[in-house]
Amino acid sequence: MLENLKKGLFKTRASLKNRLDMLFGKKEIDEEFYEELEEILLSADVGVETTLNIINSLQKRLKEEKIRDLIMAKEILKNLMVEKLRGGEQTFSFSPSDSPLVILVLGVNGVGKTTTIAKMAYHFNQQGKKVLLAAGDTFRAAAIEQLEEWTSNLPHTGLIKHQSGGDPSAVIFDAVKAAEARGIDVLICDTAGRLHTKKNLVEEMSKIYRVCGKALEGAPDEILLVLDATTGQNSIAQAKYFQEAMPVSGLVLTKLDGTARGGIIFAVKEITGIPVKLIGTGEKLEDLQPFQAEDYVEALLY
Ligand SMILES: Nc1nc2c(ncn2[C@@H]2O[C@H](COP(=O)(O)OP(=O)(O)O)[C@@H](O)[C@H]2O)c(=O)[nH]1
Ligand SMILES: [Mg+2]
Repeated sequence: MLENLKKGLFKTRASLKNRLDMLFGKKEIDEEFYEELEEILLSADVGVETTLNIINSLQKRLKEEKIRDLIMAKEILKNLMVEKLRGGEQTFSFSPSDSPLVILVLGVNGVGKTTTIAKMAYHFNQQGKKVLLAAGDTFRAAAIEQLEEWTSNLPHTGLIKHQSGGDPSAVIFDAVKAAEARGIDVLICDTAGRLHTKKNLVEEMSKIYRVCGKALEGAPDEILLVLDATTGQNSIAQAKYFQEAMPVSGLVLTKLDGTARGGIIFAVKEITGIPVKLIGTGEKLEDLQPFQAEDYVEALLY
């Protein structure tokens, strides 16, 4: 797992880890040390607030405990970074007990929603779970076809679709009803994230959320917002839009393999307060992992 994660995060590791290795290979912890650490964390997109926070805590700890040893200092840095990612963080389970488990997947176009859905279906199938997908991105014909293609390659995965141009919440409603009737373990709903106007987006998403609860009490169980790690600080603004429409329960950070700025996860978590649940590190079905704060930081620093 950890080795896979290190491979997936190779770009961030290549800059962050190498620079930190050099920094912690220094002789002493002085003013310059902290300045350099600040610069390194900022360059990985950890964000100003979170970076300053981490550095202040580190400074305080080292001073209080009179620590001068750099190996110990790095371990403390690691723990501080792990703490930042904790809080409401639960590991996403591919063996759910709730049935049907209803997952809504949100995010603006191109962030990797449909790919993530296929990956999730694959992982649930691996656990012997029956999966149904809902083609809720009805705005582009290609979006439905894309989901159809993934479905045909997955053994225990079905698809509910309407014609393109239809009402997305009607698809979701039918899919929830079908999931119940067919004894499906997990229903995963795709949506369209058209950022045409914020008001429309929020309205459309709110409607999907309401309809889902109408079709089945307590649904959705999980609302995952997909964010593209390569878009950096932009993703934080996106999160705020979607949070207005419904109570997002978790984040999926995708394309971490494509960026040296994997520190964005700290900024996103700190500012939105939403726990990161899954991370995507490639285009293949296997390239999705439940998020674990400890492993993530370990993969960045060691
Ligand atoms: N490198 C990489 N590419 C990804 C990842 N997730 C998605 N993609 C690619 O991002 C593009 C958009 O993905 P798609 O699932 O269609 O996005 P959607 O519009 O949100 O549904 C596709 O070319 C995917 O192959 C990832 O974790 N890593
Ligand atoms: Mg899509």
